[in-house]
Amino acid sequence: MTDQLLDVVSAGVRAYDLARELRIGMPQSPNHPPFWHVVPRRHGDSVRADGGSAANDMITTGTHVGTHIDALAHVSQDGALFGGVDAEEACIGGRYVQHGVHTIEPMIRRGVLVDVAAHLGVTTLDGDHEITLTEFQDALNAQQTEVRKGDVVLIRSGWGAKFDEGQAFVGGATGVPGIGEAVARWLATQGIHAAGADSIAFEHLRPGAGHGLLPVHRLFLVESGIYIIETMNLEQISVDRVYEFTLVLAPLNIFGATGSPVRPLAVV
Ligand code: UVW
Repeated sequence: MTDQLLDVVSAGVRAYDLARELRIGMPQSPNHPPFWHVVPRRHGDSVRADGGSAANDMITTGTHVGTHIDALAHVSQDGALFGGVDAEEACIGGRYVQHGVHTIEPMIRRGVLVDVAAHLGVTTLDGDHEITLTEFQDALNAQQTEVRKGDVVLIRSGWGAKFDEGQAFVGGATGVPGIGEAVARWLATQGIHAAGADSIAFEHLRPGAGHGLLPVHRLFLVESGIYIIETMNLEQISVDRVYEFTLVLAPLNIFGATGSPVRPLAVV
C-alpha cells in the first residue's frame, strides 16, 4: 500500500489518489495567488464546560494552485470565451456566470494514462521536450490503449516527480516538457472531454518562455471546450502500469470561479 493507492478493498476496487498535497510554499505558477493556511483557533483556545474543544482553520488560495481544473472561463482569445461568448458579458458582478467552474459537472468517465516518459524510457522528459504526435501515438500503441470520445486523457512527462524533490519547476530557463499544438489538435479531433498532466501549466513551455504563451490552453479552453487539469500526481499509476480506469473528479461548486482545486481518483 502506498500513499496514492487507497484502502478501498471493501468496495471491491483499486483506487489511486492523483492529487498533490496542498501546502504552503509548494511550487506553483507565478500567475496565481499562493496557497495560505492558518489555524486561528486551536484546541484549548475555547473549551466547553464538558472539556471538549474544536480547532478551526482557514485557507486563502488562487484557484489555479496545486492540483486543479481550469474552467472554460479561464482563458479568452480576442475577447471571446468558448462558443464565442463575450468575455466581458460573461462576467457579471465580478463572477464568470458563463463558463465558470460551477458549470463543470462532476466527472465519472473513462480515463486513459498516456505514459510518454515510460515509453521513451526516461525518468522525466527534458524541459525543452515538446511531445510529438508520433511519440504520443506510439506510447498509446505500446500500452495497447486507445483514446475515445468523452475520455479524460492524462499525459505523463515525469516532470511532476520534481514536486517530491521540493524543486520549483515552473518553467524559466529550463522549460517544461509537455504536449504542443500538434498533439492537442489530434486530441480535440478525438472529442475528449478533459486532459490532464503532471506539470503546472499542462502544456510544453519552451525554455525561457515562461507562462506567457500557452497555445494549448487556447486550443482546448477557447476553441474546443476541453477542460485542463494540472499538477497531477501520476507516479503510482505509472509504476503500476494502470493505463485505463474510471476517472472520478468533482470541482468545488464555486459560483463564477475560473478554476477549482480538485482531488481526482483513478478507480480500477
Ligand atoms: C498555469 O500555470 C498557467 O496554470 P493555469 O492554466 O491554471 O493558469
